[in-house]
Amino acid sequence: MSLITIENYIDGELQKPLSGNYLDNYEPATGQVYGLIPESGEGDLEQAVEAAQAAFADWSNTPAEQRAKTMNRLADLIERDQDQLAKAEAIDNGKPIALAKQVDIYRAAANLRFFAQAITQFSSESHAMENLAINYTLRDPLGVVACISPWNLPLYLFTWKIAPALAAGNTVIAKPSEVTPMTAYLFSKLCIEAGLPPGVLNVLHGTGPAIGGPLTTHEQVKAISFTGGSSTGTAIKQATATQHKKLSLELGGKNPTLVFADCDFEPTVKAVARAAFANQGQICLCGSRILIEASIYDRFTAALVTEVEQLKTGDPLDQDTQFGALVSAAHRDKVLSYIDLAQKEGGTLLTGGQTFHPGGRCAEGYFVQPTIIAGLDNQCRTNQEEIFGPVCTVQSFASDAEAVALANDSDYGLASSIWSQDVSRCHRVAKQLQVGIVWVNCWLLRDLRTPFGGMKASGSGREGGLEALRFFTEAKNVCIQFGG
Ligand code: TXE
Repeated sequence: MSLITIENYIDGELQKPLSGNYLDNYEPATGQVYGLIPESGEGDLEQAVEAAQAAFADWSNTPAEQRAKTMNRLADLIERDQDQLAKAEAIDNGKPIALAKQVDIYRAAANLRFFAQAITQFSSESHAMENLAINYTLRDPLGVVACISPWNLPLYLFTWKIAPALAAGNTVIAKPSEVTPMTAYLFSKLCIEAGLPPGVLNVLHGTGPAIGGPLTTHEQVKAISFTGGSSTGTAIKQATATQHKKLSLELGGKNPTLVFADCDFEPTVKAVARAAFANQGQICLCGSRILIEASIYDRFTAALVTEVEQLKTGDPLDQDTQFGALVSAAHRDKVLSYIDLAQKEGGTLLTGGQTFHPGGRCAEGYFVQPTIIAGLDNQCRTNQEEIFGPVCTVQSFASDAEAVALANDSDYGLASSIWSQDVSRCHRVAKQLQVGIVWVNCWLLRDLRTPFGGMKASGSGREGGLEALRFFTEAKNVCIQFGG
């Protein structure tokens, strides 16, 4: 099999890395190398910065309708190529192909369309000082910005960042995860086809240390939008502390799922299983700490185990697979080490806990069973550290107050879900949870206008809707005193 060699996208052209060096690209379902990824360095970065700077004047002065038109063209091309892109994502990441098509690729196009439209509706504030003066706010694009995205939802999160940045008139240097670079590469080709002007978007491939770090600290880069691990977020904050850049950091989570005795039982079991194990548990929003009211704990836990054991595991390229491979051998080993730790901490495996192999071409793939662990208190490492894989725990609570206390007993504060038919309780508990996102009787239901992000170690800043357009623009107040 010939290897697919990925290229950088700089100044409107696909380019080899100046170093001539490449990293191996693995297919998680087979454990085999199937492609090569540019190992970019500071020389490639300088070229990208130069191109982005040169493109900024024209792009920022292009009417918003025109920028929107180009972005909609890109969305059209994603939709045209949705089958090819979904297959590429499933091969590169290990996720089920049906999920890739319905969620990742569908939402990638939706991100571009949403921000294309949003920028044509964007307005700024004005504040009148009665008879004295009027203030109005100008919102100008920042210049060259960096968008750094992770491996779990590759094209989806890549477009979630570049779409508002481009819509607002910035030029972008994007760095997809070196673990899942393929769809960003295919997207580069679509940019050329869509007629995106050279330099407006540049895509550099490579590792965090070699290209991510230098990109974030480059003096011409005015803002960084980052999604990834909390420790990387801290490293970026520290590295840029003296540089006065705008930072938007979307980091990890250890999200509580609160199941009350009055929940709508059967649909809740299904939804809680999905919230824990979608994308093999590799979504920052996954509910990995399941808190269940004591009176239904045994019944709910038993039903959850049955539900999870029915998940159709298998080759990500099979259309009916619901649960595929983990993203890398290193990540599989990390997840297994947490399953081991959980047992050392006194946890009991209710289901899962082992690797498995669907056979055939997947015999060497990185598969770990969906795993549910009981018997651990909330303070143990298993319940405090982000595992980011198909591992969740179940705990019981006796009162609303205890449920809230357990939910908030975490360094993280990204998302949560509440399952109850008591609307007053839902409002009350939602208000008390220390998280950026609360879903009530649903999970992952997304309106792109809403603020998205977390508190505590889950990050700073918010993405989505107007928040993203505000992040990617600089506000300037103009105060005009009335004469006479
Ligand atoms: O993330 P990293 P990794 C969590 C999850 C996972 C852990 C590590 O717990 O196990 O993070 O995953 C780039 N300067 N999440 O190693 O390293 C890197 O190349 C600038 C949560 O993949 O944070 C990649 O493009 N950039 C999560 C991106 O940062 C740097 C999603 C993310 O990589 C850099 C993924 C540096 N110094 C992992 N170092 C979520 N919240 O959605 C790395 N990068």
